[in-house]
Parts: sequence; structure tokens; C-alpha cells
Amino acid sequence: MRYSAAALLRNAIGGQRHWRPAWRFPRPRTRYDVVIVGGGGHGLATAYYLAKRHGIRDVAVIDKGPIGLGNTGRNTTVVRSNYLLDPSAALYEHALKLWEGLSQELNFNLMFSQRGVVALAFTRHELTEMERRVGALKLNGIDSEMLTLDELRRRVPLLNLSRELRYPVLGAMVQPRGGNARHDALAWGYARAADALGVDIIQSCPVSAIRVERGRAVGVETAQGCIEAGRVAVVAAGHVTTLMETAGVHLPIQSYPLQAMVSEPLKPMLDTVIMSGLVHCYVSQSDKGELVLGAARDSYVSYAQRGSAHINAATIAALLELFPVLSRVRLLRQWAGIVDVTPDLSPIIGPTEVRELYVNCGWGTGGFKATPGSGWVFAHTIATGAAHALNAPFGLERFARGALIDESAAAGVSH
Ligand code: FAD
Ligand code: PYC
Repeated sequence: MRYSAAALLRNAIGGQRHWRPAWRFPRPRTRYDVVIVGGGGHGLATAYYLAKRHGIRDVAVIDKGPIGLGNTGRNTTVVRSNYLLDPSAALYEHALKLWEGLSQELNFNLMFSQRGVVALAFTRHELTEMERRVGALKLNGIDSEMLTLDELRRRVPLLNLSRELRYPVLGAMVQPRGGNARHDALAWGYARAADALGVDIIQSCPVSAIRVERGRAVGVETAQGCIEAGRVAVVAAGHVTTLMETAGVHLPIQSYPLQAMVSEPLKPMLDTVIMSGLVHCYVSQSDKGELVLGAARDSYVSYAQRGSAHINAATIAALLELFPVLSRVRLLRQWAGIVDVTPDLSPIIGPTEVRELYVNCGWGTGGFKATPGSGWVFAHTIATGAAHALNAPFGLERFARGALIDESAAAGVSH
């Protein structure tokens, strides 16, 4: 859908009364080939790739609210692929490569900005871990470099590199192709493209249960009645465990609040993403000028989309330790999302013990960056009934086999 300048002007002065919605608002039909529960980025991307790559268009994406208002619309938009272990590096790099052409593919400006992601090291241990990770990334053909303090000073002039700090910065690693994107544009771009291929997007329709008959998923119970399905795919992030329990599938996941905040808009001052594990805070500057920041998840399991005050205070203290120049800046707002955390901090993507029931979850604090890759491999799995090579290591059965993919050192957020 393209708008001419004249149409834009007409809509601007006409109160947007003639603006066409970017996707339809259909009533749910009684049956679909595939029902996807969860209209976040991952669910919408899955629907798009099912229709686009596999020709499966009899698909509904059902969300309990408006699409994209879960973690997709609450996250701090860091995109990178600098994970240590081969399976994760391959999966996240596949996603990053898709990001690089996604605005063009969806004909939707995702404001994807490859401004680089810099992670700071404050201890010898952190430095050694980063050196090891950079080496592993290079072996996997993924861009990544160590930065000296001089290089860091030139790149981030306002960063406090004083030796007098509680924990002086010792060095850093950078992924130049990493960066940020506009979070809700990702949901909207996939929604519009999926809708155009015939996918029904059903909003404000909570799913209360998955219907299982003789060991096979046959549909879902929703606020708008039962919907039959040939296949059911659940992509519900922090709410996945309760939903999957209705089908008798127990997931090794705990749900925690993860909070973030933004400052008032400032003149351009930071043209990269800074991540910092020990003095714990990460920060980037949005195109509007706001600083977007966050840090640790809450330490207790909860569904309260607030986040606790001490995490907030510690995040701000860490930010000011890194950037004392910001001490008089005001915060604009704060919020939280509910993240789904697995024991090895890696996602679960694949079939379940219930036939025709698929799950994609466990992205925890780091799934935004993976959205295109996740949707791509999940669509393959649903379409073919078997995992793609990229998501085969991420099956639910890895927890029974002990084949964990421990990415705790590469997580952006402490756990
Ligand atoms: P969601 O976007 O949460 O979508 C799930 C959808 O399921 C929701 O829309 C919800 O309404 C729906 N749903 C749930 N239950 C039901 C039901 N019963 N019936 C119908 N619908 C249902 N990741 C990064 O890579 N980089 C970051 O910088 C980053 N920062 C983050 C900062 C914060 C504060 C948070 C909270 C998360 C952050 N993440 C980050 C993680 C990232 O946001 C998530 O991993 C990712 O967005 C998950 O996408 P999703 O589509 O699986 O989930
Ligand atoms: O996974 O890179 C990440 C991240 C940054 C902030 C929250 N998660």
C-alpha cells in the first residue's frame, strides 16, 4: 500500500478519516489450517513466513489484546547476533541477515539502524569471556572485535573511563552490524504483509485453552468461541506456561517482570548501543532523542507489568556511573514486560508431545533481535512437521537429554 503526497495531505487535513487500516479486522472463522496464539512479533512473523514461503494461507493469528503490545512493544530494541555457542550464533545471525533486508521485503520502514553494539568489561574475567566470545564469533564468520580503551574513548566520548571509578572499564567488545530498530514497526510490518497474503489477524480475543483429542491438538477455546485448527502454534512469551498446561504440556519456564525506561529527549549524544554487565545498565538513544535504558530482570516470579523500584534505582545509579554528564536528565516513563526464562537462557522452538501442537517461547530478555529468524524457522517447523537445522538444537527435549545451550554470558540482562 503506497500513499501519494496528495493523499497524505488530504489525510492530514481531513483528520485521517479516509485512512485505510493497514490490516483487516475479521471475525474469526470456525476453522483454520493453522491457528497461532500470540500476535507479538514472533507470532506475526511466523504467519507471514507460513504464507510467503510455504503457501499456507489459511492461518489465524489470535491475540488477547491489540497486536504488538506484549514484549514486542515493550522492549528496548537491541539487535545483535554475538552469541557464544554455535547453535545460537547460527540462529541469531540468520535473524540478523533477515533484518538487513526486512524493510525492503515488507515495504515498511523498520528504522533498522546498524549503529553497533558495544559491551563493556570491568573485570579480568569479563575481558577473558569477551575475548573468547569474539574468537568464537570470528570462527562462525560473525563480525565482532575487541576495543582498546583509546578506541572506546573515540567511539563514546561521554563515557566515564576514569581509573578512579569503583569498577574502571578495562576494555570492550563491539559488533558493528548490531544496533536498534523500531519495535512496533516490526509487528505492524509483519501484520500488514501477512494480512495481504490472506492471514486473519484476530485481536482482543483471549485464548483460554488448547483443545486436545486423543493426543492431538484440534483447536482453541477463545472469548469468541471455539476455533478448530489442523495445527496449533503457541507463541505467547511470558504467558506461555499457563496456556500450554491446558494441553498437558509442562514447560521449564519461569515468568519474570523485566523493566525499561526512557528519558526526556536530548540532543544527539550517543550513536551506538552501550551494554554493561557488572555496572549493570544498557542504553541507546532513540531517533526522537530519548535515552532508552534498562538492566536486570526482577528477582521474583510475577505477572505484574511494573517492575520493582530497587531495580529501577540500581539501573539509574549504573547509568550515572557510566555517564555522569546525565545527572540532571529527567526520566519520562518506565514500564515492564513479562519475560519467559528457560534454565539455559535459550529459546524453545519445535513440536511438543501433543501431535500438531507447536511451541515457540523462552526468548526471555533477548527475543526481539531474533524475531525474523524465529518466525522463519518456526514456520518451517509447522509447515513440515519437523525442525529446520537451525532450530533442531532448540527443541523441548533438550531439557530431558541435558543438551542445554547455556548462553548466560551472552545475555544482555543479568539473571
Ligand atoms: P510478545 O510480544 O510478548 O507476544 C506474545 C503475545 O501473546 C502478546 O501480544 C500477548 O498479548 C499474547 N498472548 C499471551 N497470552 C495470550 C492468550 N491467552 N490468548 C491470546 N493471546 C495471548 N529482546 C532483544 O532482543 N533486545 C532487547 O533490547 C530487549 N529488551 C527488552 C526489554 C524489556 C523491558 C522486555 C520486557 C523485553 C526485552 N527483550 C529484548 C525481549 C523481547 O521483547 C522478547 O523476547 C520478544 O519481544 C518476544 O516476542 P514474542 O512475540 O514472543 O512475545
Ligand atoms: O538481548 O541484547 C539483548 C538485550 C538488551 C537489552 C535487553 N535485552
